Amino acid sequence: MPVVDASWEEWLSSNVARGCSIDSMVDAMVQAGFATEAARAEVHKAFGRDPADAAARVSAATEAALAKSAPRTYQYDESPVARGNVIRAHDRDVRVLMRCERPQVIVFADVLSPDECNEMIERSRHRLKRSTIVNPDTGKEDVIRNRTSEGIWYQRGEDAFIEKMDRRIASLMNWPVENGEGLQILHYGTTGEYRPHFDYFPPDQAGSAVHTAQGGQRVATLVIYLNDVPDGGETIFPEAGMSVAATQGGAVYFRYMNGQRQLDPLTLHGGAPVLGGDKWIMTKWMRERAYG
Ligand code: PD2
Ligand code: ZN
Repeated sequence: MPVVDASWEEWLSSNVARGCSIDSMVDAMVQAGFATEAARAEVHKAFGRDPADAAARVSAATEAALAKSAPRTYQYDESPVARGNVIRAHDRDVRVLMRCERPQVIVFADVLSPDECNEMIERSRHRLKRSTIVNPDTGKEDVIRNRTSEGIWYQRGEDAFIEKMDRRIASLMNWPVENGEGLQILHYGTTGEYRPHFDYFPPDQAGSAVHTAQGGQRVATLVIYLNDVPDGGETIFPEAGMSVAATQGGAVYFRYMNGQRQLDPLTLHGGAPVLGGDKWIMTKWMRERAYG
């Protein structure tokens, strides 16, 4: 069983200060290998033994911090993606089809050639597993009904082809290749969908700390479409009233963490139900710092 060392002390006090619930913190510790009673005792100790008093102290401290801090609405600073209608991304020219400033979304064409898309699909077809999602309370990967797709992960740079993809995407997103998670391939059959969600780890949920411990928060996503979807399957941004059709080799980029580490709630997004045929995508998530 793990012990409460300095990094756990730091985790406990920062989660108390952020206003995480006792149950979500206990769940996260149990998930990390602590016995339930030991986890409960440590969390209560961190809350100063009396959760009611502690909650009052936390909310007063939070109010004070907020009063001092910068405006709470998301500040749109400049995206790292290059300007222009065509962007040289490592070894390929990528066309820009659309840019939106609030939320920060860019639609691209020709990120991958049709041959490269087909190669990614054929490599992945036999390795698919039912997709999981991060449980917000525990940080554990759960299979849930909100995401009806199958997927696989590739390690960053695991072979020459994957490395070329990683480098091209990092160059297009203008973010260090070392900060990228491994590529994920997802396959949705007809009716498959991914209900609206955020790609960042919500800071007020204790389970998020498990995921941000390495590499920090996610800052931006690139979803690349590997096939033309005959009907449905758009990537939707319900808060922005926007949708992006899935066309082979095209992609949608969205950025949700700015230089002040604020997170943009307008980047709520989902994969609309596939109404005809199937849908293959490849996703890259970028972190604040080196990952893996
Ligand atoms: O399949 C999509 O269009 C989609 C939508 C929302 C993918 C993701 N999110 C994702 O992989 O995070
Ligand atoms: Zn997503």
